[in-house]
Amino acid sequence: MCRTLPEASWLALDPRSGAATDCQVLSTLRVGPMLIEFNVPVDLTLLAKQNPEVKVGGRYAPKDCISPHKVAIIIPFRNRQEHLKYWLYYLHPILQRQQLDYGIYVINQAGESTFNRAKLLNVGFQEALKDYDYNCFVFSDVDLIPMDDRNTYRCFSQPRHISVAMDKFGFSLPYVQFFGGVSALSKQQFLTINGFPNNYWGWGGEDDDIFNRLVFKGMSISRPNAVVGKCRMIRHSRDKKNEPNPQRFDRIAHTKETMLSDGLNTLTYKVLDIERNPLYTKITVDVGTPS
Ligand code: UDH
Ligand code: NGS
Repeated sequence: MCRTLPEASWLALDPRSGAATDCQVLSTLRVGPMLIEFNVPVDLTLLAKQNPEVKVGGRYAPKDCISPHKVAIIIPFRNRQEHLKYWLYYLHPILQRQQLDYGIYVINQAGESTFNRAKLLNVGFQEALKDYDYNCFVFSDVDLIPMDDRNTYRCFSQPRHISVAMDKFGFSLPYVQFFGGVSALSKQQFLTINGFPNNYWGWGGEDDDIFNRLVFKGMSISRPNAVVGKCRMIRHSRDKKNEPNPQRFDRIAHTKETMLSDGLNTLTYKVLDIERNPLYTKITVDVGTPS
């Protein structure tokens, strides 16, 4: 599926100074519902040519207006290149239509030890801030694609849950506290909860821990409605070294105490490589092993 982008309907220049003004709150470039399919292979070289305004490392900012949304999109990753190609294919045009000032960060866990999604997201937060003064962080699984570009990948006055109507859950929330998939926190919201937990190794529970952190700090969850919030997940089998974590139920029962001593303030890792690709920055990191 390929859509022609409408031309920007106006140039937001101040008539007196000629300087660019703020982008409109709701971009007029958005198209609404979109067809999302995973049957045609994606060629990244061609995709880069189709997105000429995306700069190296996956950076973009609107030309004609100034976006207040300086968004780092953080993707936890290991061995999912085919999913990443679809993600880039669909998301770059959407994020440009949303007129965000954004950068794409793929945080690749090195080695073969158990996967740690939340720790990779913490690394993404810290590393992205070394590049630019981002004020918003969208945390997205690599296999989730929005079906409506009115679901803006930006931050709100409360933490935002973005993937609220996933196809695999019949386009609704699986449970009211669900905060998994795609979410957005402002820099301040993220700092207030001491970031995410570092010690959820393997599948499950880390998103519930993040939800608990937000609630314990007096925040509530902002969500789009279930029409705008529709999204598709690329079907796949369970990854190796990401089996369900048997400790997850015990851990989420203790978030209130552990969030003080497990998070950004205890984050340690080693960056092994930073690749600035045409459509994304890939940071390969050693996050260690479960203790
Ligand atoms: N991820 C990787 N590589 C891995 C594991 C996870 O890139 O080896 C990333 C990726 O961004 C993924 C996210 O972490 O979207 C979350 O992974 P997950 O395995 O927790 O969640 P997902 O919904 O799969 O992708 C859940 C298990 C599916 C079992 C399906 C059985 N039919
Ligand atoms: C819950 C998990 C969450 C997970 C959600 C959806 O049960 O981490 O299922 O999972 N919580 C616990 O296990 C405590 S999904 O079907 O998307 O793989 O995000």
